[in-house]
Amino acid sequence: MLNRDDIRKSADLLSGASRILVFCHANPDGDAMGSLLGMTLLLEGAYPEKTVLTICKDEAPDTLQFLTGAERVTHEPQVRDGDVLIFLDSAEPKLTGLHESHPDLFSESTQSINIDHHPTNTNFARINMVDPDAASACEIVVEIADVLDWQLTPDIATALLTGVYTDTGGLLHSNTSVAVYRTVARLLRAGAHQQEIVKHVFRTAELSTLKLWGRVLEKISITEEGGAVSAVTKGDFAATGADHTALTGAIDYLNAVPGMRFSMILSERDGKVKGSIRTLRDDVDVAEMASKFDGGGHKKAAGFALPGRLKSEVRWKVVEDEQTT
Ligand SMILES: [Mn+2]
Repeated sequence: MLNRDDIRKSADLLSGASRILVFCHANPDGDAMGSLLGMTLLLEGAYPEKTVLTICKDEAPDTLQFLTGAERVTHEPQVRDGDVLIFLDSAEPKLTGLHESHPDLFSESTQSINIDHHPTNTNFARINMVDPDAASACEIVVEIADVLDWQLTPDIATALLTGVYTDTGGLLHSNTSVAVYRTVARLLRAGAHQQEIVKHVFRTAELSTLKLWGRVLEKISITEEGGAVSAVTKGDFAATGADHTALTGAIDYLNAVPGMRFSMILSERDGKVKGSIRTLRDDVDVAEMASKFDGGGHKKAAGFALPGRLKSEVRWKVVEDEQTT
């Protein structure tokens, strides 16, 4: 839950704005794009006389181009006196990718509002509405909209539901709280196009991605410690045409093997071997495993990078000739 005073103060700041600039983090995911576009459209409804600019360092990925307003995202902000800035889903200035080229976005004198759910948020703005209990930034945007009586249209609800879905892995991750289900109900009632999101975000994959996943799945081996491990070489990336971003999600399939303590994918990237480790179990700490290789992360998701390349280990054993007679 947010502090109501902060919500009211934000509304006061926005009422006095000459223009409103809305930002999300670079390499936008569903929550970044959903909250960016949802907030843009909400502001246009609440302040029809004001100019609202929608800014992200990078273009929305293809899977999110179906969202209303995706085409209006610009990449180079120009801040003027009187502007009010809103930052979404960004734990710190550098995640916008604009902190070096546009330090004025984060100066003391800038009128800014920071809306986020990362516990690591550095409270870098004038008003900071950070709720680590929220599963997504979109969930917080819905709360703000309802407190301020901003109108949720079907397009807005679709954008915001996209973030709620993607940051909870389609309502499957352990952060899927009662508040998440309540937010989903609120957005569906507002007319969110749930099946559009399922189609574009969850039931879509590039052919190159599927081919890379095929290689990952084919090469799974089970270790003596109860790990499901697979590896992706430079050759696999080259042969399938997929890049490392296509690996996102593949590791969940490795963890699907019954009885596994953890899963790990090793991949070759820029002269290094990257390891991603995940577990679904409470009695396994993959951050500790990663720390043995100078890596780190969370208890359930961690990673490391070591210089070198992958070499496949083939185990041979001698077997008797088959009798052909
Ligand atoms: Mn998020």
